[in-house]
Amino acid sequence: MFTTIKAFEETWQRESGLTQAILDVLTDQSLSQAVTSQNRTLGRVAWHLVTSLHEMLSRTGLDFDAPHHDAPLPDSAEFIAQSYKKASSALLQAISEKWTDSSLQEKNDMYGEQWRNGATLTVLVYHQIHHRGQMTVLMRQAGLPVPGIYGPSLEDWSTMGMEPPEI
Ligand code: NI
Repeated sequence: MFTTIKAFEETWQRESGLTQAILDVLTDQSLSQAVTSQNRTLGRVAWHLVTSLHEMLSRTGLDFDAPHHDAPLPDSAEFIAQSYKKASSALLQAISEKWTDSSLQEKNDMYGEQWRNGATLTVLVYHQIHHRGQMTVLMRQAGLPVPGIYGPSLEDWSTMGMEPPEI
């Protein structure tokens, strides 16, 4: 769990930038891509990443301007990407202004359990990483280029002037 605001700020700036890089590639047409008709579409996973910021952190009592859990699914990829940009920076600003390191030790009810706020922030980051991984698969299926995240994507090898490893 995070024990200092500074550590969270550094992690969030990096992680929200990586999520933004994924969202910025989406097209309106790609939003309907799904593994099966029973699963979330790429657009729904992307929008879930936006709305989960407020959904999770409002449970701690933190107040910031971001789309709520029940906000309707947009049909514009640009709107989703812009909404994430605003929501992730509003979240960071609220934490920087309203919380101190000791706030991270306070406990709040999270889904029926008592979590320290510093642990909630860790789950917030892991939750993004989890869904980013799902999105990159759907992006491939939709024919979109995929940015490298914690390692080069297929496109990155040629950018680096190297052959991709054999599949
Ligand atoms: Ni989720």
